Amino acid sequence: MRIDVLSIFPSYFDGLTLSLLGKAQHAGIIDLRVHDLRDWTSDRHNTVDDTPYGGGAGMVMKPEPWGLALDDVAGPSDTAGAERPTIIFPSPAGEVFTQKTARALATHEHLVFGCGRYEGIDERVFEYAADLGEVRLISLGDYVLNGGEVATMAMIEAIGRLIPGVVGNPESLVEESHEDGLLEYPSYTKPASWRERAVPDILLSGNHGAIATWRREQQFERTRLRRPDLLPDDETSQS
Ligand code: 6GU
Repeated sequence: MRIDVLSIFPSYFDGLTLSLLGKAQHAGIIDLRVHDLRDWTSDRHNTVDDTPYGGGAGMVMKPEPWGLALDDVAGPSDTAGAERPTIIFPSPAGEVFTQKTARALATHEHLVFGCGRYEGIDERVFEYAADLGEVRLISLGDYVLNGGEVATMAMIEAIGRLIPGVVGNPESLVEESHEDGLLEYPSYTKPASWRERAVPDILLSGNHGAIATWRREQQFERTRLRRPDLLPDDETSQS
């Protein structure tokens, strides 16, 4: 998978060279290209923002650098023969990102992330980008970050680990929170007793069927307590 990131703070993404995603880049599974949006400015101050038409607080990102940058990283000449890229603009005004979103995006060949700052990007940039690829505005949740960078990193990590070969043991992807719509069961390791706290007996029993049943119950119990919104209505109402 090729991933292009457009940002005025490219060094945010240095962290993506660490750990599993770093290895995936060395292995050629993920081709991550982080770009400085200011490379597509031509004035002396590398200006990327201006005051909003109609007035109001804050600044808006100018369309010109975005247009040139998108032409270069998402335009037809740069993606010849390949499928059109999916162009993602992280935004608190977008659709909410979930594990389902991550699974779908992990099958794409080419993702482009456009990280906005300030009060946002000139609206015409989204319209223009739709000529180059499939445009999605995506939010991490109902709170506000200072820009798209941290959201983009979270999405790249969630998507990247679902690409075959990125996570060494694919089985570890299966029994995780959200993969089956429930929160994950609690985990324990040695010692069997720690500071007077015992590991649940069932996990020491060697009875694999009983352990699987207990873990499933724990998943439902935790989901009911912490995230009842994830359960179908009939399963929240009982007990
Ligand atoms: Cl994707 N961007 C910003 N700026 N804030 C957010 C967000 C995204 N998701 C949640 N809050």
